[in-house]
Amino acid sequence: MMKLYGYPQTRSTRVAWALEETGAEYEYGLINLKAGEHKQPAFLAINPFGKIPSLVDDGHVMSESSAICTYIAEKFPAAKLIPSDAKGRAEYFQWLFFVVSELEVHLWTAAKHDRLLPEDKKVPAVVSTSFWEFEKAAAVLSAYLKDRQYLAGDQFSAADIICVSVLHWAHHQKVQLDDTLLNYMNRHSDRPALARARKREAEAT
Ligand SMILES: N[C@@H](CCC(=O)N[C@@H](CS)C(=O)NCC(=O)O)C(=O)O
Repeated sequence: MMKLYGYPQTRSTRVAWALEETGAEYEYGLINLKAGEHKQPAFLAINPFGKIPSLVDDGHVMSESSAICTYIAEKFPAAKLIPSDAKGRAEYFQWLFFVVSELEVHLWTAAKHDRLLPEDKKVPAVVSTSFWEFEKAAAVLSAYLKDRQYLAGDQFSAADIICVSVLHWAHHQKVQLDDTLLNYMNRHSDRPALARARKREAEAT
């Protein structure tokens, strides 16, 4: 059986969400971030970078939430979490990479320079520059989604899981999102699989 290593309200929720969309059975291995378990040898043997999520499927170990969600989408085609035609897949990967490399990275950089880095590594001015970069990319995403329900083709996909998760994070950080992005985020946040994923993670603590 697949085993997901994670912790509630982190990027592992994306993977739990994708798994719940497919109806697949999986074990959940809680890695207590607050207790530093992600930097202990037992977990470093799974992901030497010491970050969650990781997924182990039949001895195959994976990290990087976008890659894992795409793997799940490929493994369970009946769930239709990735388009099957070449143009749909091109859209899927284009927007998945855009979300990760043009949106999420700026939230992460801002959080690091605001709170997470050692004091001597923080550059306070980077925080506002990162939010400025985020807003520029968010405007492009918003224009694309103005008349669309989904990032790729005409179906919900794992790219939407990653994108909605990044927008949740932005919203939580009080980043202003326009109505198009808020509606998109709220619409897909109502999916029962997300509620099940959150419950599964919460019950593991
Ligand atoms: N690019 C990775 C990022 C993984 C990541 O940074 N995970 C966070 C939790 S959301 C973590 O494990 N942080 C602990 C640390 O960096 O020490 C992914 O998408 O999976």
